[in-house]
Amino acid sequence: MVFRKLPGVSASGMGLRLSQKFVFLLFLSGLVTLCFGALFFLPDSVRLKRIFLSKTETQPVTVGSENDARVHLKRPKDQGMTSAKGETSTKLKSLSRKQSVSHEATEERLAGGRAQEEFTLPRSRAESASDKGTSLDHGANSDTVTYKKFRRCLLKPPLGRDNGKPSDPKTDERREKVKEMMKFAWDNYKHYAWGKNELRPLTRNGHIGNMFGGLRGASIIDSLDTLYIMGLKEEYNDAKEWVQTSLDLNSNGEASLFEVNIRYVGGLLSAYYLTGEELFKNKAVELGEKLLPAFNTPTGIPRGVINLGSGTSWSWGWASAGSSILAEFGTLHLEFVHLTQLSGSPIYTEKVMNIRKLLNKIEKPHGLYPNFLSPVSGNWVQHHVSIGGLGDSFYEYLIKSYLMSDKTDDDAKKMYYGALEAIEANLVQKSPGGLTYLAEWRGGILDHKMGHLACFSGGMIGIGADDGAPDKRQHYLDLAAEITHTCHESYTRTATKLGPEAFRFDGGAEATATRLSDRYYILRPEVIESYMYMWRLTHDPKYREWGWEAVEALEEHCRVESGFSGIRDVYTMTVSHDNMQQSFFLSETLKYLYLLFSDDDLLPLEDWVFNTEAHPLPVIRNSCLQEEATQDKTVSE
Ligand code: DMJ
Repeated sequence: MVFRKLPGVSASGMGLRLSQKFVFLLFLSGLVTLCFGALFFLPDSVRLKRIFLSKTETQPVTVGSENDARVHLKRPKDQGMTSAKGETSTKLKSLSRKQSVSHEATEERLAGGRAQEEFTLPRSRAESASDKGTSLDHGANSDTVTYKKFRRCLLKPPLGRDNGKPSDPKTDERREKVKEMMKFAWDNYKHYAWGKNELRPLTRNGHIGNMFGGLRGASIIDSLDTLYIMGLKEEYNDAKEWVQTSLDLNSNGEASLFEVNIRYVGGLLSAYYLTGEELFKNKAVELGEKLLPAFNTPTGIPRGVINLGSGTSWSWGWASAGSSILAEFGTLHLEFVHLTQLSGSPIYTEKVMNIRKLLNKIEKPHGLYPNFLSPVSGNWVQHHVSIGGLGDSFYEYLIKSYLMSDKTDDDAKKMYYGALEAIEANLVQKSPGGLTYLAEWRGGILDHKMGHLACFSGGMIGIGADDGAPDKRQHYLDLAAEITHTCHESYTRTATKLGPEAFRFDGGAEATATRLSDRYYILRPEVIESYMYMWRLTHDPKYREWGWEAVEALEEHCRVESGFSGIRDVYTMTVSHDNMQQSFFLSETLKYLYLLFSDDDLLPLEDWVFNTEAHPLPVIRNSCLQEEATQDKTVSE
């Protein structure tokens, strides 16, 4: 390279200046990198990250738009229990859920359930014996999983004998109350925000936000299955009609791959599996296809943001060194496997299996999975581990992948129990007051904080208990109960009886928020989600009581004239509302409450797994499906 000599500067002098400049620039960039990196190692840096995340906000910063950015930032949890372990030890109630698929048309499988008749939908094997070639199978080849085949491979009718109606009048009354809440939330959304993503219940208008790449109607897609299982027929039909006439997938904005997958793809898939409406399947597959370019990276680990029109993808501005987020790229498996099932195209499964392969291969500090991974090098970017925000649903999807595969996906099983062991060894803590909680881990240093988001883990550990090593099963169920108890404690220690966004176990705190910024509640589901699973697993009546406490608190503090709203401080009775009815309130919080007060035969856990947005997806029974396919072939020959 030739350097032009500057007047009055000797070649060696110029070289010196240049090298000084170079060293100075090197120093400066080192300093910036250090400061930026340090930001993410600070004990409570999620708020700072939000500053970067909000960079793409096109709307004025309001509480609602902050919440957008927070939605998937599940944070770690901490919990404990006040009672002695013996008191809380939970008995395994009938955890042995695996049953072989009988091809006999059992009474149970024939029982349609009222909603099914009303909506003229699902059909048992016997019902469908004479209807080969109906529109449900239209266009599918024999390798494609069609609706009829899938229905015949369920063990039980999805809606139970009587839509899960409980025989106990008090429980039934509670369930009706939850249904009324759903109708109220829906009616107000419909009235003031139809077609927008969420309702702003105080200003009575709609919110679009910037998470869905220009897609609209998040509350509609998120509500389809809830309306359906609640038997809100008219409302479900309105929602379906909107999907038919107005859901435009040709948008051209920047979307969160994770959010679009869990809400839109998940919501559409569930709607299809529950109703058999081809419309939902087609939309799900069409949208799934638009997500594929996000995987075009050197490692195949997808980037977090994608332009749905151009297919260009990039990492979140706040994510360390262009990394992808564990809870985002690790929360695609369930939906993508179903996309392959329904489309007949292996590409979706290949994409998620590739993610798993890389995660299996890479070295894990103490067996833990850090939250940030480079999609370019395939290496961890930081050693920050959390079962709450940034990590959470990755673990959830491991155990659910195993369950959804009819317990055949041994890799998922191995990874889940391996991760759980590492979590127990490194993150599970007991507070001085006896509460069990999950701390966060930053390069070996514990942050004694648990996020509301992390409270899903009670349910997760509960549903995985039965498939753990025989000597660990009761232990896992106890751990699930302890975590759920701690999360309940975080609710009982507030004025409103709703839980804060994050609570701590240091400086004398026991499951309480110590920072003003952690005191809000945005209608999140995780604590109620764990009540629902623990109820199904143990039938301990306390879970229904805790769920009812939450209903009363929601009614008292979050219900406003035109919908439900989050609140800014759970520790004060003079509540300030955040003016946002999150779509996950309709898809998750109210659905889990409804299931909590229903009989177990409404969406039985033997047949269904819920995605992280509470959209039920059926267990895939490959041997049964193949057998059904062969039978179909024989009949048509
Ligand atoms: C939901 O969108 C999902 O549960 C997601 O996994 C995390 N955050 C919200 C609810 O809090």
